[in-house]
Amino acid sequence: MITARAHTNIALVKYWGKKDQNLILPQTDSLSLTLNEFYADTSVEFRDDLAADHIEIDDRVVTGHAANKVINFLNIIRKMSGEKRYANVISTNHVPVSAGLASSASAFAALATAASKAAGLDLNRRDLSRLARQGSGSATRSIYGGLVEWHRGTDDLTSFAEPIMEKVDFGIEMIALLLNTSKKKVSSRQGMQSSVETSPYYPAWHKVVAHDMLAMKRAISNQDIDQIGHIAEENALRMHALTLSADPGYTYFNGETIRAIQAINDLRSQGISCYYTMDAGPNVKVIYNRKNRSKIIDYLGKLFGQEKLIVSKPGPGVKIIN
Ligand code: 2P0
Repeated sequence: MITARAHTNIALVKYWGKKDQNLILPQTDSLSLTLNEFYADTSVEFRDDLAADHIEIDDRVVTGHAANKVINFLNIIRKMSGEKRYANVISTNHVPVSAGLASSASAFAALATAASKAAGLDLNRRDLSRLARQGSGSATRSIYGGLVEWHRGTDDLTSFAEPIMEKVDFGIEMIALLLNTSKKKVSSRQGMQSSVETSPYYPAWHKVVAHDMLAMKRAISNQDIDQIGHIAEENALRMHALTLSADPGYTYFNGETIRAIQAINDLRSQGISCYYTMDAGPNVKVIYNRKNRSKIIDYLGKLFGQEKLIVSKPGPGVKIIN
């Protein structure tokens, strides 16, 4: 039995749209920060005594659509390795509170690493990144720690992630503000496809990302947290404009999301610099310099409750832990 640990990541330049839905080739590059406080541990063993793949996540047996995603992914690994047996897969999500903030990024990065090793493959990190990509796009980046770039590439061989800065110690941190942890109505897979096919703004998104990737890499090399936060915030708003402008339009925001955006704007107008980003759900992540942490926690804690705030530092790449 092989166990791997992978951390989730939050995109600072977002991935929102596929060019190839089967291979999961994205329309654009993207860039993320891997987080230390959110991770998945996944154990895999191929066994003679199984008549089907058995999948357990957080002590529950998984069936239906979620199971099929894992089984299809195991089929890719069986094809690559020649392994014929079914697998026992046991995965546990670790988040600081039981918030249901499970992520497909950490899930498929951990599964790719554990299952490929259990099937006798010895993949390097680039190949692990390509493999994880076929489970879920954002998992491509969770193979690496710190600040990570996913090159969109043109085919299976050229679409993989690479680290920009694996050990990030210039003071950047994130607070996850957990506003709602129930299951989303529009999956990111459906949502991004609808944006690609129906948003009149989609062609502009290509330009936005090309610009933001360059600007973000410059800001990272200058270790300029204000620039990083500012670019990430604009990029997030423009990604969310692709949801509002789709047909039918949709949004991942709720009223609390807007309230959080306003609170972060208020903090900024008080001279406390911090920035927000949102993904395919209502929760808000705050980007800031750790020297401002206590002021941000005090302010947001009063408005939303201290228990809703989780501080996270930059985290490491995937590891085999057992
Ligand atoms: C990202 N998100 O770059 C973007 C920003 C959410 C918003 O990647 O269909 O679960 O499995 O490739 O990776 C969420 O979508 O989608 C995501 P699939 P995924 O992090």
